[in-house]
Amino acid sequence: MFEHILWSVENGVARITLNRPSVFNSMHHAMRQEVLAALDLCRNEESIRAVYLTGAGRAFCAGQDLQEVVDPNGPALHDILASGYNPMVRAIRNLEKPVVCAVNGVAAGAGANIALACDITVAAASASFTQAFSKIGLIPDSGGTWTLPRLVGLQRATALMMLSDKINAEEAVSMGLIWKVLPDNSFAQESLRIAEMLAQMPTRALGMTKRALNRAFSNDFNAQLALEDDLQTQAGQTYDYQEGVAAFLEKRKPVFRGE
Ligand code: T3D
Repeated sequence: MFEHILWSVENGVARITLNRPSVFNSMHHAMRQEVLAALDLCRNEESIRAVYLTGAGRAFCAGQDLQEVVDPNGPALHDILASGYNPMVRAIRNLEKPVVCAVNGVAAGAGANIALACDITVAAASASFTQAFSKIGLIPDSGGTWTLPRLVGLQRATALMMLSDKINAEEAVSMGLIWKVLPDNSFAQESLRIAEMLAQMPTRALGMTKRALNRAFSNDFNAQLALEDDLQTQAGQTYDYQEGVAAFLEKRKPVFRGE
């Protein structure tokens, strides 16, 4: 089905594994289009209730494939963003299902900012993050100039972007860049477990939580209260809300359907 990514769906979780390990899963046109197609499947397929994004081999993703940008027949810089990274991070943010990013190794350039666009990002103890763009004369893209200051504040974002220092997973957690560090030897299982757990939860409420969070930094307080009111009204009409309350009162474990 795909050539440059691995794709599977199990237990309600769609797994997308970036799979060009010899070039640290850096992305060229075909790979970007495959990731976009996979995210489209995640949006359209109701049985998918969480997404798990990771990389094959030693790296998560080294960002743009720099061989592609020196290819005279390759795409222009603008096209790489307009038809690749921009729709990709937009699709992640707009997908009303939780996206777990499991950063198994280095995440650089667009690779770092794709990881930061996900909802819950965890990293293996040996993983690292670098903005990298300034080292090749580019500005951070893939939403990084929007996401990073919101996660870590303006001063740290500026330093991370201008200096392109490589920071380790512990530093990433302490700055608020990511959710957690997990041990290398159990990373794949423990990170996948987070996605599997989310896939059993009330999907529509999680999706609407994400919709509210997407507006959190642009709405004023009153607009956000109005949005919560509207979304809570919708959440209150779901099957999963009824099930959650009934299960609580009956002292049993709820069985959510994502409806
Ligand atoms: O047109 C545009 O560019 C617009 C879009 C921009 C979006 C971007 O993402 S721009 C930023 C692009 N990424 C980078 O600048 C990162 C480049 N890579 C690195 O700085 C380092 O490779 C890492 C810090 C990621 C890892 O360092 P290290 O020492 O652990 O590994 P390495 O030896 O440098 O890399 C391993 C292999 O992957 C190596 O191949 P080889 O020598 O074993 O055959 C290396 O060439 C390859 N590789 C790593 N990153 C890329 C890459 N090949 C192509 N493109 C890459 N980005």
